[in-house]
Amino acid sequence: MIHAYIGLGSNLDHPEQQILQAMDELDCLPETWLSRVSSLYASSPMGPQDQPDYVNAVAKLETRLAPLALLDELQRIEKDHGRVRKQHWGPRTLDLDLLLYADQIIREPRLSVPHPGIAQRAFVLRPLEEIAPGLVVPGLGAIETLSAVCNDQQVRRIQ
Ligand code: PH2
Ligand code: MG
Ligand code: MG
Repeated sequence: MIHAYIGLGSNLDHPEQQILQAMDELDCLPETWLSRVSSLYASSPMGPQDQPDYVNAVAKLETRLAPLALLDELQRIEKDHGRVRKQHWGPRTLDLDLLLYADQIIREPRLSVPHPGIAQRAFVLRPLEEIAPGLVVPGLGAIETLSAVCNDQQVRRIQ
């Protein structure tokens, strides 16, 4: 089994419910088990400011799906949640990002792992640190160090 970490985000249409439902759906994927989930966290939007605050969380999966097969499933779940791709970094009902896949570094046209920008985003690092203390992000270093660097970003644990 491979450990994979998924970043969940939503800022439209009952964000907390979107995230909790998506966690159930991750647990239902073929050859995949949901093994840990973080608390939910609220933060103001990174990028365009004329959109609602976000709810974010991180889930840990055990999976036998290959990276691109897992990505296909994540994008299908996003679609099922009514995700429409309009504005870059714009508001969304559900965003599922493949953050980490075992200790692999993947750079392909459709998929970059570790997720680019992971090191700049407290709304990803904080929940990741909660469920994976001591984790080393391939090529970037210890989660605690990365998280400390983003200390100026306000992220509020809500549940
Ligand atoms: N996702 C974005 C753009 N900005 N801001 C916050 N706080 N949380 C997000 O998940 C987020 C964002 C695009 O994926
Ligand atoms: Mg994202
Ligand atoms: Mg995304």
